[in-house]
Amino acid sequence: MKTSRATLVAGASLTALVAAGCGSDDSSTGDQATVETPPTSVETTTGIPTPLPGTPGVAFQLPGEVGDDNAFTYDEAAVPVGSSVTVDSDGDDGRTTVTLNATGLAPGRDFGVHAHTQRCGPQPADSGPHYQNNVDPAATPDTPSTDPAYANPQNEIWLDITTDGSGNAQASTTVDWEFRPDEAHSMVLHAQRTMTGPGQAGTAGDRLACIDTDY
Ligand SMILES: [Cu+2]
Repeated sequence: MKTSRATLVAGASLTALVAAGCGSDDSSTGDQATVETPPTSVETTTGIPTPLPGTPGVAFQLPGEVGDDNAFTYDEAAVPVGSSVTVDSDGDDGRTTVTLNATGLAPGRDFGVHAHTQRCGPQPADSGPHYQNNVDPAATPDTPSTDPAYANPQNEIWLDITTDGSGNAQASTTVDWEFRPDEAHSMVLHAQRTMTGPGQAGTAGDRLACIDTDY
């Protein structure tokens, strides 16, 4: 059993970081509180990985935890500060069950959710394509697999959710294979439910957040 967990804690502080990085010295005309936030406020991000200024991702991490398991939100309305996503994976005897528990997301909306191959980064694309058990031979880095023969919930990990009125949701999937070591590194939340038709299978709109996982 491997558990990966991440909690969004750093959104407001990143705003301060980005403002500080803009180099604005004119505090007299600023009508946005973030512009006037003194650089010393970045100390509130202690322990949080620091994204590059100006990048859209907001890092989040389990409070107090030191390590490589990070996460980013690219849409703070859908995946807000304080939300939590927990991923549990249990592989045994050629089968794997992956469970997702989310709290504090935007209420009453759909998210497509998949296991991706690369680790999360400040940019939504950093997490790379989906992990596939049987890898689509037609897929390339520029054209990820959208062939339903490969991009389907038996050959990939799909954990689409619809949040309740409080922004909470759970999902679970079981597949007839185990992860190859060191090839699946993240779970990505997308803006729509996952599509299944030819040419669009596996796609689910914009990437809203990413959680580092290891299986
Ligand atoms: Cu995905």
